Amino acid sequence: MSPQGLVVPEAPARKIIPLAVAGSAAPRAGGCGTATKGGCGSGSSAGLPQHVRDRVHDHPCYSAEAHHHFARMHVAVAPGCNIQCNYCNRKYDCANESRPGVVSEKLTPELAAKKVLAVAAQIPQLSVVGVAGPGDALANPEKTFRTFELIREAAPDIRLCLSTNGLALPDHVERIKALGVDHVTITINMIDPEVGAQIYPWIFFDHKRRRGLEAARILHERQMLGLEMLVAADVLVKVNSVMIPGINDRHLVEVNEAVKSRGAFLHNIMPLISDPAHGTHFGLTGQRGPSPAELKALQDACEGDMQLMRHCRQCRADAVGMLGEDRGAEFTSQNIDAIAAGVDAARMTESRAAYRSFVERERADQNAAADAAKAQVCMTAETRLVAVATKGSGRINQHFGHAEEFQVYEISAAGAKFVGHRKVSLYCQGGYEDDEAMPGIVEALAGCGAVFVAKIGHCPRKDLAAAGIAAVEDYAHEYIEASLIDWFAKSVANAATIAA
Ligand code: CLF
Ligand code: SF4
Repeated sequence: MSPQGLVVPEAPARKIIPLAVAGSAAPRAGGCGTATKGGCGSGSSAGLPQHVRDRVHDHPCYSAEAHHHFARMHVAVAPGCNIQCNYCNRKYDCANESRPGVVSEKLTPELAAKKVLAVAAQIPQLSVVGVAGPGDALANPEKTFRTFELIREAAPDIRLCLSTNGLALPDHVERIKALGVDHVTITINMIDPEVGAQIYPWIFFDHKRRRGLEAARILHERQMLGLEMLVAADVLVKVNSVMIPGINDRHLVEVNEAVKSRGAFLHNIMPLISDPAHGTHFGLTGQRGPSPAELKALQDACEGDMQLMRHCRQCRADAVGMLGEDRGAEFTSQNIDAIAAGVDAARMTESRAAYRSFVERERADQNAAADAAKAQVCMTAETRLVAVATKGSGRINQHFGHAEEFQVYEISAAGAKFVGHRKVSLYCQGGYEDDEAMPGIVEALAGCGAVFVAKIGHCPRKDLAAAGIAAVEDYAHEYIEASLIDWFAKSVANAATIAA
């Protein structure tokens, strides 16, 4: 795709969408309304006031539905940090490691703005640019805010996003608001300093290094104050929490209550990533992360009248692309000058607007299709967990062997709810099949009764069947939600017929 010649993708043909519905589906702001109730589930914007829906509609992190269609990028302009977390070790030049805090190169604000133009020229799905490290965005306020100013000038339609540990937040709320940064994430792992002291060995505050309970107490107070100030300023706040078994896992239910009562919009509970090779305190001391089942149980316990994010990919601080993919290596300081030089910024803005209109129609169509499929499901208390291979756009459009992760949905009479993703090793390695990858893939799909794919070979299909997982190709390139509900309705009906 040429930088100047962005192409809005055409939707492939659909099989299971009633013509009357597809033909009449008008784009709906928010893209959900009743259509997504019980649908996308976590992060769904159903039930939100219209003005809030408009603000999350194309943000891939704040809306689970949007993450099928829109991309984010991080610009690594904030190297320093004002606290130490026991799960963090900021490394550079590590292109293969995907976890927060890791970047391949740090950027100046000027280079960051150029990189945004270069990325936007190649990725029309780009809707948001965030500063998320590799240190703390607000421990480097001048670099962070200068970056936002430059991006705002260069690409005013792209949303600005910021992630912080919250220590310096109360000092910067006014500037955040003035710059039009509408989405702020605060990482809050505790509200009890006794718990905090096990996570944070020190903070640097008011010109002094502080340790232990004092450090955790100050951090907690500043986080709560910053959250309240942002909410009062009408900035949307997401809270990220790292689930650390044995330290804050149970406590996160209280954290959820505390942030919800202060007006946080979304809670993202993420698993601790812990590996001795990362050189973090928790990695070196053998602190384990939670299992997918433990994480889901905690997320379920916290899911009430507050939105829960379940589609986080714990991105690098220089991640680029759709969530779950990272195209950062395509944009280095060596080539962004060349790409950005040929960019017509006004034309790029038009291309993004055209892409948004396309997605608007596509989402309305998907929601209508899911509603129509739901009408087939008779009352049943059954639920099924299934996995989906997708490259994005809300469709089952990836070959089994090309999947590096599967999206997991829970299907019930209420609809198909996205509940997480499972990472796997590639089965197809450039033309040959890697049989050694299969046991790991089967293990990752534990609990799933079926895997929906665009295509799958005979051997992996057999291996999956032996593990009790059906490979389903019948819905190749169809919408995910509508297909899963349709399949569920048919399998429930079949089971009822057999039982009769
Ligand atoms: Fe980046 Fe974070 Fe903004 Fe998203 S990420 S600053 S809110 S644009 Fe998103 Fe990445 Fe999870 Fe963060 S998937 S780690 S939640
Ligand atoms: Fe690392 Fe972020 Fe914690 Fe700072 S706040 S130590 S950058 S994880």
